[in-house]
Amino acid sequence: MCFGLGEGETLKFDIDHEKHPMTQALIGVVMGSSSDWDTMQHAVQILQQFGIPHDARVVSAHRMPDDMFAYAESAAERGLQAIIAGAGGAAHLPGMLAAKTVVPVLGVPVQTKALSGVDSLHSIVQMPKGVPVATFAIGPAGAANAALFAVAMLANHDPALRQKLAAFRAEQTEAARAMTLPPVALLGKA
Ligand code: RP5
Repeated sequence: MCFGLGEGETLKFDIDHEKHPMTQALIGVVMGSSSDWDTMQHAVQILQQFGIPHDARVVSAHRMPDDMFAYAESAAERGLQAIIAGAGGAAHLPGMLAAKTVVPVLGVPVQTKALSGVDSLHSIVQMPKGVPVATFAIGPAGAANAALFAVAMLANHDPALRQKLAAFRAEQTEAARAMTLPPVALLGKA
């Protein structure tokens, strides 16, 4: 699967267009299997919402190790600013990508049937000292947050994007302030 900017879409933030042509992905989203897409699409949705050029594809660490290394080795020269990598189970994809590139890797533990994603979480988060993988929550929340984190990284050098991110936060504040609670159920009444 590959996603870039849609037809007619334009970048909504100020980037160096000489260095980064309009269609060049700034964030790479990879996952170990198409079965991870239910989770990882939440990262792509956020990137689309913020107008960040990205691509998304399956790169399986244990079934496509050579492709995985090629992806990581070319990441910097392709202009990727971060790689969001989701995997489940033994979940070695984020760590192995990080081993082959200095582009920041943001790891998303995919929920598994056998161990509910705790296996993925432990595998991704427990990188030995020296080769970090920033690790997010298990499942869709982690995928969305990894993308928001990537947006925040880009926003360090992009005031318009930073404003957009602040507005996104403000919306959540307003939504939380507007939350109401139901009345307490009376004891003894069904
Ligand atoms: C991992 O194995 C993938 O990231 C996926 O979460 C898990 C299962 O893959 P499939 O058997 O569904 O292809 O590599």
